[in-house]
Amino acid sequence: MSHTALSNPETTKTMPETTLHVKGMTCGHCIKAVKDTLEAVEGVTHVSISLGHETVRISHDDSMTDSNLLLEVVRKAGYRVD
Ligand SMILES: [Cu+2]
Repeated sequence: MSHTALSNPETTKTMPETTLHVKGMTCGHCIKAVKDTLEAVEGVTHVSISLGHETVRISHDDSMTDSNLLLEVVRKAGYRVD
């Protein structure tokens, strides 16, 4: 009995994730502004924002950007990052 195993090499590279605590986001417009700003950064693959928790989760390629740069980008957009 042959068993066909799916060869599934590790094609899904896990991206490092940075969580920032962002203050000052009050509405959908703020969320969009922060999201758009971060998504424009080279290396950023996914941004997810929780207004209630004031958290911004960013998946990104570590070789292209890091959490300090992302933090600066949010600050420059006019929001406080703790
Ligand atoms: Cu707003």
